[in-house]
Amino acid sequence: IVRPFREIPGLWKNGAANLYNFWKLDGFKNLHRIMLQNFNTFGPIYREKIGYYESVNIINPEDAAIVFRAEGHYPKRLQVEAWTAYRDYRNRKYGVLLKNGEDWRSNRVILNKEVISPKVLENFVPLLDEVGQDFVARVHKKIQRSGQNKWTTDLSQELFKYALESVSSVLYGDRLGLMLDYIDPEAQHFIDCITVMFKTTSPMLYIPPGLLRQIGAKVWRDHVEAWDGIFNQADRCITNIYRRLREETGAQKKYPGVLASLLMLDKLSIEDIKASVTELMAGGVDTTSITLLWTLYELARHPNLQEELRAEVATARAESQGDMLEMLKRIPLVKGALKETLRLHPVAVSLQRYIAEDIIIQNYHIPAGTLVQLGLYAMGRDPKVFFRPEQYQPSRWLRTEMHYFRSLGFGFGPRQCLGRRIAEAEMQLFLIHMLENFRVEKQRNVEVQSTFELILLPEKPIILTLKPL
Ligand code: HEM
Ligand code: 2DC
Repeated sequence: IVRPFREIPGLWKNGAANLYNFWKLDGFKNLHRIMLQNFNTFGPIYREKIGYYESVNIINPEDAAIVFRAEGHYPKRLQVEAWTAYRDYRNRKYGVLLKNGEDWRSNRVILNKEVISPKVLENFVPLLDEVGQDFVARVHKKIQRSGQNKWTTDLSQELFKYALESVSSVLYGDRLGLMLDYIDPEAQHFIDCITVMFKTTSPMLYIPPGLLRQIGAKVWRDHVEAWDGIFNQADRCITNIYRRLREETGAQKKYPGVLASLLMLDKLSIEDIKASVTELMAGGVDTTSITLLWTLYELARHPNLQEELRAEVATARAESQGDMLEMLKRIPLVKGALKETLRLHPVAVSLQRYIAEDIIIQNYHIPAGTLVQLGLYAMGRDPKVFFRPEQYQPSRWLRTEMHYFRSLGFGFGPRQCLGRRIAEAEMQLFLIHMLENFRVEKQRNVEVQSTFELILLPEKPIILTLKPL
């Protein structure tokens, strides 16, 4: 017999009191650990209300399957109200990230063809490969200059630049020049704005941004300033391409980039294109760079595994004879490493859907319209879902039965990450070039945990040493 919704365990009766406790636990930074602890206390399903934000939380792949089957024609995730509030405040259009319903679907279908369909990969790979090569050349130079035949550093700023250069090259078909010694201060400002934007978002998940705006709170003001910086920089890039496109006559042979393709296709309004391209540019920096940083950290901790990956890359290189698209088909262990990184260090602490129909999970009835969250971080560390979850083991992903609603780092279904193909190609090419050129090492006995700043980030700098092979 199915049990009613109100019997789901958890703390959901007093949102204000829960918010107070959450704040006392420094919950803004510890969301992922608090979720893990809640699953330990309440079991595989619990209900929760923090402030005005109410949800049902699940952890099992089988339950995730039920939720995604009930996501309906217009899948909707948790609205990040700080982000919509900014756009409303400044009178800017929502892009695909923030749209919902038919408006979302019609935009997403067109964007899919230019951004995530398998056929665009052949356009992206040469551009991304070049950025990867430039990154390696830059590291070689740093090593030379050090005079010690190695380079010990916190790579995060370098990786932010790599990620922005990569996503820009694909969006605009052109280089920003961020792998050079002197970079455009506006590009650096863009990178800093994204960090601030994420950081200032997390408190506003629980305290309505409208309220914070009325009382003139610093977190809201900083948030607005950060988005202003992001939109201004994206506007500059977009205007450049738009102008160039109108000046150019005759057919270009070279792939012109996502933005120019969308403009020439003429199926979305310019305002819609601008909104989504800005989101793609902003979404493409911290996500891939942090995932790459965690991957290098894990490879530094597992030198034997690092050699195994290097051997796979060497074989793939020999067999594909310079054809990078071919090469990307021959590196299953490198791909497994990226999946393993996202399992232990996911960018998104959870996936969420407002379910479109009633469902039954763990024998509880859940009515249509409920916000259901899959605890991605908690699932990745659950021994009932992953054998020896504490071990970083890329080879576990070589078994296909492993994939049943377990590889969800980019989300699922029609609402999954739009940047997924770009992110995957960019990260795979990065690892290929790094493994071919350097050995990665780290100081012994340094464990780094995650901290929540809307996305999960390393709680302290990760210091790595790169040595030429
Ligand atoms: C959405 C993860 C990189 C742009 C998402 C979602 C996740 C995610 C979990 C929500 C999916 C869902 O609800 O099912 C990641 C990870 C990345 C990454 C782990 C890299 C390691 C990127 C990049 C871009 C990007 C490089 C841009 C080029 C977006 C956009 C959405 C999204 C626009 C919203 C899509 C929509 O609502 O239709 N991402 N992402 N992401 N991501 Fe990413
Ligand atoms: C954060 O409880 C925790 O990919 C909240 O590239 C629920 C939640 C909702 C939406 C998630 C967000 C979390 C984490 C960051 C995500 C976001 C959807 C898209 C965004 C996962 C899990 C991200 C990083 C995008 C951001 C693009 C933006 C900067 C233009």
